[in-house]
Amino acid sequence: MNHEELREATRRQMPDRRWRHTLGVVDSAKELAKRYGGDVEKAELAALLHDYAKAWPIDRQAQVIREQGMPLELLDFEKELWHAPVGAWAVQEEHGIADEEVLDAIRYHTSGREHMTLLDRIVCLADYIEPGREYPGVGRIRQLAEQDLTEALIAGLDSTIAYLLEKGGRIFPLTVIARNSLIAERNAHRTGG
Ligand code: DGI
Ligand code: FE
Ligand code: FE
Repeated sequence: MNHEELREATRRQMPDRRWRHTLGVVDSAKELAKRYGGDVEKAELAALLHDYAKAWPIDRQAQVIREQGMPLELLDFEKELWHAPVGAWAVQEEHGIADEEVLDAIRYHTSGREHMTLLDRIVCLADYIEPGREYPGVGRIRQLAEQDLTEALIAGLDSTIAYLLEKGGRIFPLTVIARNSLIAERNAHRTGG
Protein backbone atom coordinates (compact mmCIF):
# COMPACT_ATOMS: atom_id res chain seq x y z
CA MET A 1 0.00 0.00 0.00
CA ASN A 2 1.44 3.36 -0.99
CA HIS A 3 1.30 6.54 1.02
CA GLU A 4 -1.69 7.95 -0.88
CA GLU A 5 -3.73 4.78 -0.26
CA LEU A 6 -2.83 4.86 3.42
CA ARG A 7 -3.96 8.49 3.60
CA GLU A 8 -7.28 7.66 1.97
CA ALA A 9 -7.80 4.62 4.22
CA THR A 10 -7.13 6.81 7.26
CA ARG A 11 -9.42 9.52 6.00
CA ARG A 12 -12.21 6.95 5.65
CA GLN A 13 -12.01 6.13 9.38
CA MET A 14 -13.10 9.58 10.52
CA PRO A 15 -15.37 12.56 9.90
CA ASP A 16 -13.98 15.63 8.05
CA ARG A 17 -13.34 17.61 11.21
CA ARG A 18 -11.12 14.87 12.63
CA TRP A 19 -9.36 14.53 9.26
CA ARG A 20 -8.55 18.25 9.26
CA HIS A 21 -7.14 17.83 12.79
CA THR A 22 -5.04 14.89 11.53
CA LEU A 23 -3.60 16.98 8.70
CA GLY A 24 -2.78 19.70 11.23
CA VAL A 25 -0.96 17.19 13.43
CA VAL A 26 1.00 15.95 10.38
CA ASP A 27 2.18 19.50 9.61
CA SER A 28 3.05 20.27 13.22
CA ALA A 29 4.81 16.93 13.73
CA LYS A 30 6.97 17.42 10.61
CA GLU A 31 7.89 20.90 11.76
CA LEU A 32 8.80 19.66 15.26
CA ALA A 33 10.83 16.79 13.80
CA LYS A 34 12.82 19.24 11.68
CA ARG A 35 13.36 21.62 14.59
CA TYR A 36 14.41 18.96 17.10
CA GLY A 37 16.30 16.54 14.87
CA GLY A 38 13.64 13.84 14.74
CA ASP A 39 12.92 11.47 11.87
CA VAL A 40 10.58 13.53 9.65
CA GLU A 41 9.17 10.53 7.77
CA LYS A 42 8.35 8.60 10.93
CA ALA A 43 6.83 11.74 12.47
CA GLU A 44 4.64 12.17 9.41
CA LEU A 45 3.52 8.53 9.44
CA ALA A 46 2.79 8.41 13.18
CA ALA A 47 0.93 11.74 13.02
CA LEU A 48 -1.14 10.59 10.04
CA LEU A 49 -2.19 7.45 11.92
CA HIS A 50 -2.35 8.77 15.50
CA ASP A 51 -6.16 9.10 15.65
CA TYR A 52 -6.91 6.18 13.32
CA ALA A 53 -9.41 4.58 15.72
CA LYS A 54 -10.70 7.79 17.34
CA ALA A 55 -14.06 7.72 15.55
CA TRP A 56 -14.60 3.98 15.84
CA PRO A 57 -17.69 2.95 17.85
CA ILE A 58 -16.72 2.88 21.49
CA ASP A 59 -17.89 -0.74 21.90
CA ARG A 60 -15.54 -1.80 19.14
CA GLN A 61 -12.65 0.00 20.86
CA ALA A 62 -13.45 -1.72 24.17
CA GLN A 63 -13.69 -5.06 22.40
CA VAL A 64 -10.22 -4.67 20.86
CA ILE A 65 -8.79 -3.82 24.29
CA ARG A 66 -10.32 -6.99 25.78
CA GLU A 67 -9.55 -9.31 22.88
CA GLN A 68 -6.01 -8.14 22.17
CA GLY A 69 -4.78 -8.45 25.73
CA MET A 70 -4.30 -4.74 26.30
CA PRO A 71 -4.24 -3.45 29.90
CA LEU A 72 -7.82 -3.89 31.14
CA GLU A 73 -7.17 -0.99 33.51
CA LEU A 74 -7.79 1.27 30.50
CA LEU A 75 -11.48 0.38 30.68
CA ASP A 76 -11.70 1.92 34.17
CA PHE A 77 -10.52 5.31 32.85
CA GLU A 78 -11.85 7.83 30.33
CA LYS A 79 -12.92 6.45 26.95
CA GLU A 80 -10.79 9.15 25.25
CA LEU A 81 -7.74 7.10 26.19
CA TRP A 82 -8.78 3.97 24.33
CA HIS A 83 -8.33 5.02 20.71
CA ALA A 84 -4.56 5.34 21.10
CA PRO A 85 -3.64 1.69 21.81
CA VAL A 86 -6.56 0.52 19.65
CA GLY A 87 -5.26 2.64 16.76
CA ALA A 88 -1.74 1.22 17.09
CA TRP A 89 -3.19 -2.29 16.90
CA ALA A 90 -5.47 -1.38 13.96
CA VAL A 91 -2.78 0.09 11.70
CA GLN A 92 -0.59 -2.94 12.30
CA GLU A 93 -3.49 -5.29 11.60
CA GLU A 94 -5.06 -3.48 8.66
CA HIS A 95 -2.03 -1.87 7.01
CA GLY A 96 0.93 -3.92 8.17
CA ILE A 97 2.62 -1.00 9.94
CA ALA A 98 5.46 -2.75 11.75
CA ASP A 99 7.78 0.04 12.90
CA GLU A 100 7.66 -0.27 16.69
CA GLU A 101 8.73 3.34 17.19
CA VAL A 102 5.83 4.54 15.07
CA LEU A 103 3.41 2.11 16.75
CA ASP A 104 4.53 3.25 20.21
CA ALA A 105 4.13 6.92 19.28
CA ILE A 106 0.54 6.15 18.26
CA ARG A 107 -0.08 3.88 21.29
CA TYR A 108 1.08 6.50 23.80
CA HIS A 109 0.04 9.72 22.07
CA THR A 110 -2.83 10.37 24.50
CA SER A 111 -1.50 9.09 27.83
CA GLY A 112 2.22 9.63 27.40
CA ARG A 113 4.50 7.17 29.21
CA GLU A 114 7.73 6.98 31.18
CA HIS A 115 10.90 7.88 29.24
CA MET A 116 9.05 9.09 26.15
CA THR A 117 11.09 8.79 22.95
CA LEU A 118 11.74 11.80 20.73
CA LEU A 119 9.08 10.52 18.33
CA ASP A 120 6.57 10.02 21.20
CA ARG A 121 7.17 13.63 22.24
CA ILE A 122 6.85 15.03 18.75
CA VAL A 123 3.51 13.32 18.08
CA CYS A 124 2.06 14.04 21.51
CA LEU A 125 3.07 17.72 21.35
CA ALA A 126 1.94 18.12 17.73
CA ASP A 127 -1.47 16.88 18.89
CA TYR A 128 -1.51 19.70 21.46
CA ILE A 129 -0.44 22.52 19.14
CA GLU A 130 -1.73 21.78 15.63
CA PRO A 131 -3.23 24.95 14.09
CA GLY A 132 -6.85 23.87 14.58
CA ARG A 133 -6.54 23.36 18.34
CA GLU A 134 -8.15 25.88 20.65
CA TYR A 135 -8.14 25.63 24.44
CA PRO A 136 -7.01 27.84 27.32
CA GLY A 137 -3.23 28.10 27.33
CA VAL A 138 -2.60 26.78 23.81
CA GLY A 139 -0.79 29.99 22.84
CA ARG A 140 1.79 29.53 25.57
CA ILE A 141 2.31 25.88 24.67
CA ARG A 142 2.83 26.88 21.00
CA GLN A 143 5.43 29.43 22.10
CA LEU A 144 7.22 26.91 24.31
CA ALA A 145 7.21 24.43 21.42
CA GLU A 146 9.50 26.78 19.51
CA GLN A 147 12.07 26.80 22.31
CA ASP A 148 11.93 23.53 24.19
CA LEU A 149 10.18 20.30 23.22
CA THR A 150 10.14 18.77 26.69
CA GLU A 151 9.06 21.97 28.44
CA ALA A 152 6.19 22.39 25.97
CA LEU A 153 5.10 18.80 26.45
CA ILE A 154 5.09 19.19 30.24
CA ALA A 155 2.88 22.27 29.79
CA GLY A 156 0.57 20.25 27.54
CA LEU A 157 0.25 17.43 30.07
CA ASP A 158 -0.30 20.03 32.79
CA SER A 159 -3.20 21.50 30.83
CA THR A 160 -4.78 18.05 30.41
CA ILE A 161 -4.32 17.19 34.09
CA ALA A 162 -5.74 20.59 35.14
CA TYR A 163 -8.73 20.02 32.85
CA LEU A 164 -9.36 16.57 34.33
CA LEU A 165 -9.06 17.92 37.88
CA GLU A 166 -11.42 20.77 37.04
CA LYS A 167 -14.10 18.41 35.81
CA GLY A 168 -13.52 16.00 38.68
CA GLY A 169 -12.36 13.18 36.43
CA ARG A 170 -9.93 10.36 37.05
CA ILE A 171 -6.38 10.64 35.78
CA PHE A 172 -4.79 7.68 34.05
CA PRO A 173 -1.65 6.77 36.06
CA LEU A 174 0.55 6.69 32.94
CA THR A 175 -0.12 10.40 32.40
CA VAL A 176 1.18 11.21 35.87
CA ILE A 177 4.14 8.88 35.27
CA ALA A 178 4.88 10.58 31.93
CA ARG A 179 4.86 14.03 33.53
CA ASN A 180 7.03 12.94 36.47
CA SER A 181 9.50 11.35 34.07
CA LEU A 182 9.80 14.52 31.94
CA ILE A 183 10.18 16.71 35.03
CA ALA A 184 12.87 14.46 36.51
CA GLU A 185 14.74 14.73 33.20
CA ARG A 186 14.42 18.51 33.12
CA ASN A 187 15.62 18.86 36.70
CA ALA A 188 18.57 16.56 36.04
CA HIS A 189 19.59 18.80 33.12
CA ARG A 190 19.24 21.92 35.26
CA THR A 191 21.51 20.62 38.00
CA GLY A 192 23.85 19.25 35.38
CA GLY A 193 23.41 15.77 36.84
O1 DGI B 1 -7.57 12.40 20.21
P1 DGI B 1 -7.40 13.88 20.39
O2 DGI B 1 -8.66 14.56 20.83
O3 DGI B 1 -6.80 14.55 19.21
O4 DGI B 1 -6.35 14.11 21.58
P2 DGI B 1 -5.83 13.03 22.64
O5 DGI B 1 -5.60 11.72 22.02
O6 DGI B 1 -4.66 13.66 23.32
O7 DGI B 1 -7.02 12.90 23.66
C1 DGI B 1 -7.17 13.94 24.58
C2 DGI B 1 -8.35 13.73 25.44
O8 DGI B 1 -8.17 12.63 26.36
C3 DGI B 1 -8.52 14.97 26.28
O9 DGI B 1 -9.85 15.45 26.11
C4 DGI B 1 -8.31 14.51 27.69
C5 DGI B 1 -8.69 13.05 27.59
N1 DGI B 1 -8.21 12.27 28.72
C6 DGI B 1 -9.03 11.65 29.59
N2 DGI B 1 -8.36 11.08 30.56
C7 DGI B 1 -7.05 11.31 30.33
C8 DGI B 1 -6.95 12.05 29.14
N3 DGI B 1 -5.76 12.45 28.64
C9 DGI B 1 -4.66 12.08 29.33
N4 DGI B 1 -3.46 12.45 28.87
N5 DGI B 1 -4.71 11.37 30.50
C10 DGI B 1 -5.88 10.96 31.03
O10 DGI B 1 -5.92 10.33 32.11
FE1 FE C 1 -5.90 11.13 19.98
FE1 FE D 1 -5.32 13.88 17.86
